[in-house]
Amino acid sequence: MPANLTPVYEKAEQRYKAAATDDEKLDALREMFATIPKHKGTEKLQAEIKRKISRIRKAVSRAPQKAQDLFHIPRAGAGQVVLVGTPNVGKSAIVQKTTGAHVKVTEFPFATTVPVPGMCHFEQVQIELVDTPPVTADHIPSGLLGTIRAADIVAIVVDATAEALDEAEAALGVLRGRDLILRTVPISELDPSDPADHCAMLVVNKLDIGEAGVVETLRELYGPELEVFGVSAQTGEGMEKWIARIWELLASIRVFTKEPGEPAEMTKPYTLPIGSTVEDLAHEIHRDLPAKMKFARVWGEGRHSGMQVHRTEELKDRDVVEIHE
Ligand SMILES: Nc1nc2c(ncn2[C@@H]2O[C@H](COP(=O)(O)OP(=O)(O)O)[C@@H](O)[C@H]2O)c(=O)[nH]1
Ligand SMILES: [Mg+2]
Repeated sequence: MPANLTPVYEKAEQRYKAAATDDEKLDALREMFATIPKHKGTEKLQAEIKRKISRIRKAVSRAPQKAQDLFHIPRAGAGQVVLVGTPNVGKSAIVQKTTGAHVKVTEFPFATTVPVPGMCHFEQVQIELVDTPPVTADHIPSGLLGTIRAADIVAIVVDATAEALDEAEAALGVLRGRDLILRTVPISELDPSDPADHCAMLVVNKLDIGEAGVVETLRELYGPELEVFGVSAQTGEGMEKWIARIWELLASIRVFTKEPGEPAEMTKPYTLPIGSTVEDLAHEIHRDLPAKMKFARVWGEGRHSGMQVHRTEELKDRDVVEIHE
């Protein structure tokens, strides 16, 4: 343990150890991250705190709620992207096109009243896209803010055929007015001690009938702080590129598992934050597994085939892991 941890940090750490609920734990971990001296000697500890925060956030958002809260969308897959925007920009159409989810696409505004999730398949992983009721310049449906805060990525959708600039300003304004920080950075680079800090982007829909140049204009105004993507829910244009960037921003790795003596299961990878270790994988498989695990073997690029590794070994994208109890 590095010697120069401050009393504020140690107090936060004591709070973490004494915490009874996930919320208390999260709160304490965030304070630990905020107060830990940032230098080389604490890098490992910083990374560990980050991973703990991400693990608890995941667990919290996967858990079913006691009271039925229609605005709580349990997290599924490699990451959750919440689409936000003014009425009629095509939020529902995008979710329907990319995920096949049953959402209402209509010419009438305000057809969507509660968030609806769908799963989008991309390179062996599933990414969750969430359709939501519309926001306006001065109104955000009560409950929706909670959905947005819990998201990994916020995609602000505007319409290339309409007043895209005004729509972007309206959506950004109402969210920033609620103190959300919105910027396009990999989620691993967000400030883990600040729950308001969010990865976000602008999505310009209806490119098939929209005005050429809207994407460029928005890029000049908002880029590179907020990346801008042009898509069409009608033709599918631009979707692949947008989803590929979402996967990058989720800053995750795919890890396959195998049983000793059996071939690897190469279709359904676990997805873990970049920097995750064998122990983190074990935790993801089953919460009791880290305690039972003796060692692991790993196959992957740049590794000796089936090399034996310690639980602290950092995993890489597409590694295959065999855990021995
Ligand atoms: N031409 C075209 N029309 C679209 C596109 N996306 C949505 N629409 C139409 O725009 C209207 C509003 O779409 P909807 O998904 O309900 O918008 P929402 O209110 O943001 O969910 C519907 O009539 C859709 O058919 C698109 O990419 N191209
Ligand atoms: Mg809708």
